Amino acid sequence: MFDSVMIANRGEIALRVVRACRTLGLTSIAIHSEADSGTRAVALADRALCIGPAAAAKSYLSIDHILAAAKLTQAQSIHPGYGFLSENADFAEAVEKAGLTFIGPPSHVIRLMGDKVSAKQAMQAAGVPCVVGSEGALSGDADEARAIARSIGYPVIVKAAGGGGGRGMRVVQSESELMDAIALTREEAARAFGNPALYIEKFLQHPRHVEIQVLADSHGNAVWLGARDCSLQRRNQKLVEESPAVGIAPEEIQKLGEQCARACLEIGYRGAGTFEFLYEDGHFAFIEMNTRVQVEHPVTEMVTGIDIVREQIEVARGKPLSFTQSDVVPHGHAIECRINAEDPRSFTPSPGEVTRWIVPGGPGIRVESHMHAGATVSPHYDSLVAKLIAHGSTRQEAMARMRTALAEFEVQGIHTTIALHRALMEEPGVTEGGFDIHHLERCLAAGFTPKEQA
Ligand code: MV4
Repeated sequence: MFDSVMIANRGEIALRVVRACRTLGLTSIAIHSEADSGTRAVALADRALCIGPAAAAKSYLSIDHILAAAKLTQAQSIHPGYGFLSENADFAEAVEKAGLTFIGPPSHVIRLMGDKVSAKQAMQAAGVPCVVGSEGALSGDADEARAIARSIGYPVIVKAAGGGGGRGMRVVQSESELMDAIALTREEAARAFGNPALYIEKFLQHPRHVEIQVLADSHGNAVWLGARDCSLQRRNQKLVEESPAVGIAPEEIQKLGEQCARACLEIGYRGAGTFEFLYEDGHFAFIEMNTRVQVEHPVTEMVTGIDIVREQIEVARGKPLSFTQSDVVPHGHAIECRINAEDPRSFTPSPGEVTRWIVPGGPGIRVESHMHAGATVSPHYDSLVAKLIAHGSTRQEAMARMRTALAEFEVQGIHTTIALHRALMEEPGVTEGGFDIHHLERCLAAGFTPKEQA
C-alpha cells in the first residue's frame, strides 16, 4: 500500500490532490514546469520537483520526464488529475510497468474507454442505453455507410473512435453530404488521434448533457453518486454544472445510476469515473465515459458529502470504498461556476498578475482555486482560475447563495468571467433550469452579455 503520491498536474486540481494527501497522512510530491514554481500546490506539497519548461509538451505531457521524476523522488503512485495525461492509456501503462500505482482505472480499461467504438460496445453489452448508431466502426465501404446512415435516419453525426470531448466529429444533414464528411473526418482523425476509425450516430438536435458520477474499488464494489447537468457550455467548454439534474425524476436517475454501477463491475473499473449521456425527450443515451476525476466533481461532493478524491486515492491503495450505496443520500442542490481568466464578453484569454483577489464565503459556499493576490495566470495553460460552488437545501437557495458569492468575489489585474456568471444567474432560462446544450450559444447570439462594470 503506497504512502506517497506524485501529482502530475497543476493549478487548482493539483492543490485539491495535495490537500487530500495531507488529510490522509500521505506524502505529496508536486512536479511542475518552470512557469509554475511559485504556485500554491508547489508550496503546500511535501516535496516539489521542476520537470521542464512552461510548454506542456516538455513538462506536464512528458511521460519520460514524469517517470524520471518519480524514480528520483521514489514516488510510489501518480495522480494524473484531469486533462494532460489523465486519460492516456500509454501513460497509465508506463506507470504500471515502472512498478508504481496509477491513481485511476487499470490502463487496459482506459484504453477500452478511450476508443469510443469499443466503449460504446462495452456499454451496450452491459445494458447501458446508447445513442442509436452504427454497430462498431465503419468498414470503409461507401454503400455500407450510406445504408447505415439511411437506416439511422438523418441528421446523423460522424465521429472519430479516437476523439471525444467534442473533437473529431461532423454533423451530416443529408446523404449528399455523407461521403465528403466521412473523408474529411477520417483525415482529421488519422492526423489528430493516429486512428482513422469512424462511427455514425443519430444526431440529437436539442439534448441536455447529463452525467453520472461513479466510484469503484478492487473488492467488487461500485456505486453511483447521482447525476450532474452540464448543459451550460460554449464550444465544448462547460461554464456551469449542477446536481441534481432539474426536472428528471429521481427514479429515472436511480435506474441509470444502477446500470452505470453494474457496467463498472463488468469492465473491471476502479476509481472515480463519469458516464456521459445525452438526455432528450425523456431518454438517456450514452456517448462517452471519462476515466478521470472531473473538473465539476465538487457539485457531487457537496450534495452527497463524499470526498471523491479521497476515495479515489484510497481505492488505488487497495482499500474498499468507505461507504455503500445505501449510505449515499443526496442532500439539497449544488451549482458550480467555472471562473476563467478571460474577457467576460469576448472570451479572449486574459493572463497576467492578479493584484487583488478577495474570495466569497458564508454558508454553503466553497471556492476551489490556486489563485491569490500576487499570483500569475500563465498564458501557457487552461485559463481556469477558480471554481465557485454553492450548496443549498433547494436549487433556489443554492442559486441565491451563488448570486451573493459572485457579488462578493473581487479580482483585479486580470479579466475574469465573474461578470458573465452574475448575468447567467439572472438569465430566465438558467434560473428556470432544464435548458439544452445550445442554450448559452443561443443566448449569446441573441445579444445576451454581462453589464458593463463602473
Ligand atoms: C452528440 C451530439 C448530438 N448527437 N452526439 C460533443 C462533445 C462530445 N462529448 C459529444 N458531443 C456531442 N455528441 C450525438 N449523437 C451533440 C454533442 C454536443 C455536445 C454534447 C455535450 C455537451 C456539449 C455539446 C456541444 C455540442 C455538441
